[in-house]
Amino acid sequence: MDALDLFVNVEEPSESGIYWKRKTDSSEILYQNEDKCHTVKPNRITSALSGLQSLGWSETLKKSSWRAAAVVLGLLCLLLLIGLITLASLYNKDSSKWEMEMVQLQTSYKNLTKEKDQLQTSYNNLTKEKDQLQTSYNNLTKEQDQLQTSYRNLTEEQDQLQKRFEDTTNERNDLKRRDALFSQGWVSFRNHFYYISSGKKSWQQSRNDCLQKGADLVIINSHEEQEFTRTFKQLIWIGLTDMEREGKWKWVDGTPLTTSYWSSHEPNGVPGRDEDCAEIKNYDLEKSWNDESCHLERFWICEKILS
Ligand code: MAN
Ligand code: CA
Repeated sequence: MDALDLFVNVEEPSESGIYWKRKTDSSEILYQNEDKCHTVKPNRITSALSGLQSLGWSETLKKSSWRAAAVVLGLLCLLLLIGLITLASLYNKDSSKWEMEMVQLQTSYKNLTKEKDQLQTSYNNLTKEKDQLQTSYNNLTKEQDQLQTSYRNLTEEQDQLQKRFEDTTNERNDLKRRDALFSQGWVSFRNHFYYISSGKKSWQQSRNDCLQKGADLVIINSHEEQEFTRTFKQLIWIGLTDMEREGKWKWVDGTPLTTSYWSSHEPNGVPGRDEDCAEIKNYDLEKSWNDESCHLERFWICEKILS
């Protein structure tokens, strides 16, 4: 009888004891429940029982030890199987988890790659824009420098023009004043203007007239001026007096007399005549001056210096 054969326990009551039905085909083969059946697994206990009855004590012990060992081995196999199943399930669980993580990581990687590409594009665009701005800035700086230079040049030109305008204006005003002076009877000599009176007055009245004209009596401090005063061939008051302190001759602007053109024996200060004012008297000579009484009436010369 094969141990893997399928047995159907019919356990039908029978007068001759329990018997087994083997299901192999449609025909039934019956076996008697005899001592041979103890090797069949489902029938072990029955066999063991019958064995104890039929074998000796040591033989019985040996057999039960083997059975116990087999049971333990079976249990160990079972435990091993359970362990393997657990490991497999754990492995499956871990591997599916790992796969999921892998998928997630791949997705993340793809997304990150996409983002990286976008950022790279943005970066490239920004770099391009930056370069354009840099170029613009450089051009503007260049233009600014040119404008600055132009501005400086224009400012310089403006200053020059301003100065020229002022000079021209001053010149024009001077010319106007000269024209006015000439029309009023003044003559010019080296930027100095002289007014020669047409009438006669005392020294003080003569001086007052000059002051009224924005001038003063003539001060002679050059050879040319001395010559000029002689050309009129008249007795003429000049701006020289010692009325403040006898013998100390001063010009009307307060400066002391240095270069003089006194006639010989002058100034003599004729006693009783109070000769405190100077005049052109001996006009035919270079040394033409005389000290004279101030109340006498003479022609006079005013002098004005245009600045
Ligand atoms: C007159 C006056 C004097 C002068 C003498 C010179 O008397 O003019 O001031 O000194 O002449 O002779
Ligand atoms: Ca005199």
